[in-house]
Amino acid sequence: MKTKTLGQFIIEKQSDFPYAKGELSRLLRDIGIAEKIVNREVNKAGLVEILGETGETNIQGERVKKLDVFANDQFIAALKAGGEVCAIASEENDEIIPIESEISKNAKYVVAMDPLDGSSNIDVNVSVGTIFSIYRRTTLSGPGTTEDFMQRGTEQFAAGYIIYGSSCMLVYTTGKGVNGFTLDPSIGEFCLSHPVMQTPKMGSVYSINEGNYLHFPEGVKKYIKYCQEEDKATQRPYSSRYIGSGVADIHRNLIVGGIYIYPTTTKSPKGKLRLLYECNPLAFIIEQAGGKATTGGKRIMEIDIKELHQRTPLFVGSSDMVDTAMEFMVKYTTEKV
Ligand code: AHM
Ligand code: MG
Repeated sequence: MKTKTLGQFIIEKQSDFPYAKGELSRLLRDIGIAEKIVNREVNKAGLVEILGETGETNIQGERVKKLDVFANDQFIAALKAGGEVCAIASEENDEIIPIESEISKNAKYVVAMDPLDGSSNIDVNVSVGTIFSIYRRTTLSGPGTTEDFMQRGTEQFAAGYIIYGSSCMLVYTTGKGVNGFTLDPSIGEFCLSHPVMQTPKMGSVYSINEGNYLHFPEGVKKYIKYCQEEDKATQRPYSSRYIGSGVADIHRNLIVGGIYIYPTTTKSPKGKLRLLYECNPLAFIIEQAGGKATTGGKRIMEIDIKELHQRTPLFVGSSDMVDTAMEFMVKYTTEKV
């Protein structure tokens, strides 16, 4: 089989953007560099001093792990050095990071990212990920501002995720389908392994943290019971699979078909996941693969964004399954999200 590297693939696809001058290619290259470094450290976790907590708490009130900080630093450094972005927003930083340097003075893009998704799995050798979203800046010049990030998900220019799993994979879209690349460690290159990814319309996996069951909206409780019922025609009961790393759960469901739900709970009435750097990029990818992503009521990518770390409930996956879950929400849940 002939190998196609990420670099070769990007050059080939350059003609999809006749007005682009290679900035996106360089931006993806920069992300790829950070990704390889993070993957190298993840692979050594347990051998080097990278596990455990820093002792600090982030803006989300979560305890920060050393690998969260390491990944954040690597992605910021690679994006700054590449010169294609004028600002970065990260789960790990309360405010945006404006970039002011000679090489980025003509930068057209901003990047929002969750540098290490699935933090609770870092210390236990379970897959974690990175999520990123690329927008064109809306301000005209100088370092980027928060305003550049206040765009709906529909305005994303590109989005992707990386899984540090049994192999390291990069999956991304520029709005013309979804392609997946696997890191070949022997040559240090991402190679096209999953061209034109499409998610099945219907699946048989549901992914949700059922430990929160008592706190779920009534529509979600009823949908879970529906997933568990016996019904030959619809091949129920479905299987329950929940890793707790959103990227890994959503990646598995993308491939085999399924639904991932992180709803509102009485403890987190706005949901847990963040719109800008988790839900919007994942929604863009899943929609491009033929699936759906909603709040349980409306399309994720059409939600107005008012703050960087805004939260939202998320129902994402195979379109028929998301539709059914939403019907349960309409029927049994009065609160509107
Ligand atoms: P994180 O970015 O701090 O890791 O939080 C996001 C993660 C998702 O990856 C995952 O699906 C979810 O939070 C797990 O949350 P919970 O432990 O509440 O089930
Ligand atoms: Mg996350």
